[in-house]
Amino acid sequence: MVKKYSASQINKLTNYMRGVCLTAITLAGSGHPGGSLSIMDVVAALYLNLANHDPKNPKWDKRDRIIFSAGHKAPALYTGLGISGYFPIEEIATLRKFASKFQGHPHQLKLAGVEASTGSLGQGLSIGVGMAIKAKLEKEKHYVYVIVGDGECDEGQIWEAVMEAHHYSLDNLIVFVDRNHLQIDGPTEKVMKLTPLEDKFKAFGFQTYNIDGHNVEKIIATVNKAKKTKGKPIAIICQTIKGKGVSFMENLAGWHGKAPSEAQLSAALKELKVENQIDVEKYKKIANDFQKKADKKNNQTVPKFKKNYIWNSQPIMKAVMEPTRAGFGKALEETGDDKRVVVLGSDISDSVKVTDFYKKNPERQNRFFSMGIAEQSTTCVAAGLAREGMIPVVSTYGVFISQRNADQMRTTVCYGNLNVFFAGAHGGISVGPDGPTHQSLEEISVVGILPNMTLVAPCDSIETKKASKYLLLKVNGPKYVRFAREATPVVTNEETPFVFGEANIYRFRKETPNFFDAFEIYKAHDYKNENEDLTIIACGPELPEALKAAWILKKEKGVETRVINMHTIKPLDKKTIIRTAKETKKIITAEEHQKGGLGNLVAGAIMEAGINKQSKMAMVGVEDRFGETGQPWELIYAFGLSGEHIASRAISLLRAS
Ligand SMILES: Cc1ncc(C[n+]2csc(CCOP(=O)(O)OP(=O)(O)O)c2C)c(N)n1
Repeated sequence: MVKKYSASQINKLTNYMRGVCLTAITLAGSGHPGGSLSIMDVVAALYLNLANHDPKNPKWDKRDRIIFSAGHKAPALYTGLGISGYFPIEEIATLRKFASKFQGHPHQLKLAGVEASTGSLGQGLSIGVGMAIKAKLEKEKHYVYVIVGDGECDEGQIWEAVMEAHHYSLDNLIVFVDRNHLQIDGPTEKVMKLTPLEDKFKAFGFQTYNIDGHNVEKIIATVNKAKKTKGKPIAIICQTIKGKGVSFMENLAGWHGKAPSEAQLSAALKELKVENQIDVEKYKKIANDFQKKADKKNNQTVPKFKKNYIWNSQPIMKAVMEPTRAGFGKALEETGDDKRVVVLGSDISDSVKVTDFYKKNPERQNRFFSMGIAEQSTTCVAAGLAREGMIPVVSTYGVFISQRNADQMRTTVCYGNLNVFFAGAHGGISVGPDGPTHQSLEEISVVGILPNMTLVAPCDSIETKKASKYLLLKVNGPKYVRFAREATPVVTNEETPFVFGEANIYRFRKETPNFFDAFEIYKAHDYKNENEDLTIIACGPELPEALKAAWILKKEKGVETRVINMHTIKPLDKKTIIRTAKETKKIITAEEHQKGGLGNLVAGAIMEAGINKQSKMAMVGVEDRFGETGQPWELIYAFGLSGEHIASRAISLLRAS
């Protein structure tokens, strides 16, 4: 069993815990300090006093369960586990490093003590309901504690779980709401009104408390009192301060998901008076050693060529890098004067660039509606707006906009053939350190399969702008654009044709100072066969990787490659696929997506055309697995999605034929 600490002993540890948590986030270079610091006193009270648990036996069946429904507060969870002895606390220094057990969001299969894998907000309370029901069923005496954010309470599923908890009289379920009054887009009351939050829980049949969430004595006393409640679940609204303990972070939404610099960390450790308790150099060494091992392992899997083809590592073929999401923002800026366009915010507005709709045009703000964190309802609100003749834009991370609301998208939007524009940001593994919960790898399959839907995965920021403008104003019906987070090479310019539904063909001609100039680009139907050795068909930012492969293949092996930019996934340009299969016979598909999203569509087109016997195919994509926490380019290489990997796959395909 874990050692129990008194409130006054805990009070001596909370600053240290805050310091450890911030050190880990600083070394990771990303993470969520604001909400991790606001919940830290509750975490300390839970792990060091209230909960019965055993770090030596994390699966002990009588343990109390602690669920972080707000998975982005993972650094606080890891600190809680570390301080109570699940691992030497300095190990937290590997937070967000490639394949670390300290993933960007908690993963129950990676780290002992994590009760639930979370990161998609609004789901953890339901998991807690399930665990509490099981405990009741078996007359087990343990408690289930769930930590939710206040912004997270925007999610309808929270209130479904709340009703279930009441319906089943789960007096073994204790919910802590981290009431710090801020979420990503700003104050909770501006993003989506939550008050009167305590009354809401009460009205739903909860026993409620409203306390100072930084007062450890009060937290412990309240839980002990709450445990006497019979027949009702318990909600403790903890009034907290986002960024608590570090003056330059306190009450600032900007510190939601941003790592401090090393100088800021040292100022924070001083303010917390723990600079002598935390040996930052020791943490750094642990982090660096871990990273070195990961680099060594990953390097072994990268195909070797005579030259180094990492982007911009040679004095020639320099690529301009820009995130595709920037193009989406520009499209909204340029088309936003159309009074039918309305934009729905999902509490991640700056990151997905929907704020570009009104940033330079403040008069448009009356057509921007903050919907809070409520992807399902937002999708149907958009449907209602579309039914009334508006053109609503719904945008958040691809995972939440393609799968969280999949039924709403299918049955309300697509079935009704409504003119809703979905913009799925953060597509692909290159989302990086936030980890698998935030890396969208399935949209082509789950969205592309929907009747009436159109789907475009543009290759760079400029094409994202063109595609978004076209979808927004020219396509009448459900439409989806998939774009990414990381800066990737710009491989089109304003003159490059973008014809919805018709692929572009790229041919590498010669090495040039700029990567873009090395290629000629054609609309597919203008292109004359050059009897190339093979074709690579790619979409999204995997296109530049395919172009890099064409360069490598020519330079190192004398192989001629046709590269097809299949920007429009639906409707698919089958004509170009069939033609290329006939002309080059060998095809590789490349996608930053579960393998087969694009690949199976291409294979299907070839099979249906009956030319499969003469064709040879290989697919590059994520091999039926979830992503990992890591740096964007590290992941591209580790998951075999780089131009070098595509080139190597091409060489094997050519050898095999
Ligand atoms: C379903 C879902 N939608 C959006 C996000 C992106 N996101 C991460 S944290 C966050 C804000 C959460 O606010 P709150 O619950 O108040 O947490 P805190 O401010 O305490 O960190 C959002 C929108 C997500 N992780 N999951």
